[in-house]
Amino acid sequence: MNLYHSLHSTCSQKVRLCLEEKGLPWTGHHLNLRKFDHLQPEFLILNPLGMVPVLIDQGKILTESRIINEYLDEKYPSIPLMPSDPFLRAQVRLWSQYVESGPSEAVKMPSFAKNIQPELKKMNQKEALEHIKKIPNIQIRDRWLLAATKGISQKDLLPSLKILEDMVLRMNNALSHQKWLCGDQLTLADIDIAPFVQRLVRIDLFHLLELHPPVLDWFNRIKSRKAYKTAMPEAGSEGFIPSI
Ligand SMILES: N[C@@H](CCC(=O)N[C@@H](CS)C(=O)NCC(=O)O)C(=O)O
Repeated sequence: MNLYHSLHSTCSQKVRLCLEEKGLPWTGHHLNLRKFDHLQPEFLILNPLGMVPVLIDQGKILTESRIINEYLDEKYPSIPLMPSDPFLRAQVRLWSQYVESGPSEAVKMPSFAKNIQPELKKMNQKEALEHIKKIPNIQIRDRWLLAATKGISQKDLLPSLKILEDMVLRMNNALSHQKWLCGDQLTLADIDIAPFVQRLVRIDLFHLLELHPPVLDWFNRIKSRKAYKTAMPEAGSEGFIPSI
């Protein structure tokens, strides 16, 4: 399997975690989003939306991290990450859908403010804008544009902060009476949300975890897994590229 990904992209981390938990061999093709590798014509052939991750399995191209993870679990069932009970399976899907519709976008504005904006400032602005205007998705293009020109303000960050606080509260409710988000076993629900919890640390919102001990305990447990250590290199490690 070939994974087109970025080291610190949360959506890429979701898929790397899934591959590692399932013990599946994969070859990585790293894209540096800050150098706009994802806008190169050869990558746009794989995903015309210009977004990582993209998985190629036996010549078949898959996009969308949540869909990729479900695909991997169905295609390679020997280490299952979905419960067998249909109700619990539905719960996992609800979590994964929630992650995609809320936290997945919410982490982007604070991540851009912290990591991308300072890098863009160092670049030649004309050159940066040339790249940015090629971004296919309007919402993403506008975020890059804001970071490259006016700059991201505290007010721009508020909606994200609300969504991320809500994420921790939802997790706290679930984890107050069970070990993992959907019962006693680690599932795709835990995997799909883990990169967004990790990102709280990087965007200076770690206190949200400290305020909610069941979530902090969950985070410490998932972080100590072998798969996590391989899939989620810590900031400062060799090859570290600030997140997007
Ligand atoms: N819904 C997609 C979102 C993918 C996504 O947002 N990828 C980001 C990195 S985390 C990206 O490639 N961004 C490109 C950009 O900002 O220009 C998924 O879950 O795979």
